[in-house]
Amino acid sequence: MPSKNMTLFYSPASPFARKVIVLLQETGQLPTVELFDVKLSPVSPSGEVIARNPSGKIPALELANGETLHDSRVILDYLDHQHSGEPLIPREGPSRWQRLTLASLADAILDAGVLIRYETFLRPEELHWQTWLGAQQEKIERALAEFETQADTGQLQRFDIASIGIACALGYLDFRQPQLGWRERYARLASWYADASQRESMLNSQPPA
Ligand code: 99T
Repeated sequence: MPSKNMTLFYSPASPFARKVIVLLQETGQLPTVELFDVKLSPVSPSGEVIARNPSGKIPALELANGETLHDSRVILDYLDHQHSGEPLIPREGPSRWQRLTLASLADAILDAGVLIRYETFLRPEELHWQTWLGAQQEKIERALAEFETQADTGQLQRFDIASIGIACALGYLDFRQPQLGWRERYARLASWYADASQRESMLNSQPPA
């Protein structure tokens, strides 16, 4: 049994942290990481996290030497260099930039989704800005349309950095926006996700019910 020499500050509700946990499982590294569950929001930050990441955000990964890495993209890149299997982030060539760009678009869904969550959950209802909420939702819709094309052209077959990001983004939409009904509009993406969401790494990292 490998010793746990890293600590991941995370929350089961965080899709950014989920990407990290999925990659850890896909690459066999989960046993090396202690999971430290933190409750936080932008208006109720965690001292444990702030001490390691001044932005106060999770995920943050504390290494054996006491240094901490953040954000999720940096952590994923680091962890992908710590295993001996086929890299999940292509090391070079056009595929590196293509897959990282797709992963970035998946993060755009998460960014917009988290902003919507904070606006609707944390902000007093009379202050909700509907135009802004609508604009965030449109970002999500445009990204989903692009992922439908990617699914349709077979670009999501390998469960790599892009596919992990997209799967976690879809899982987050189901978690925070169960009424969205994205499957009705993006059938190929829905079919891809039906399989992807059954991977052990995805099943073992589901957001709270
Ligand atoms: O903004 C804050 O102060 C606290 N929020 C977070 O830490 C969120 C948790 S997801 N994490 C991020 O925004 C990380 C983004 C960063 N670019 C990365 O790691 O990639 C909470 C989702 C929810 O509860 O619905």
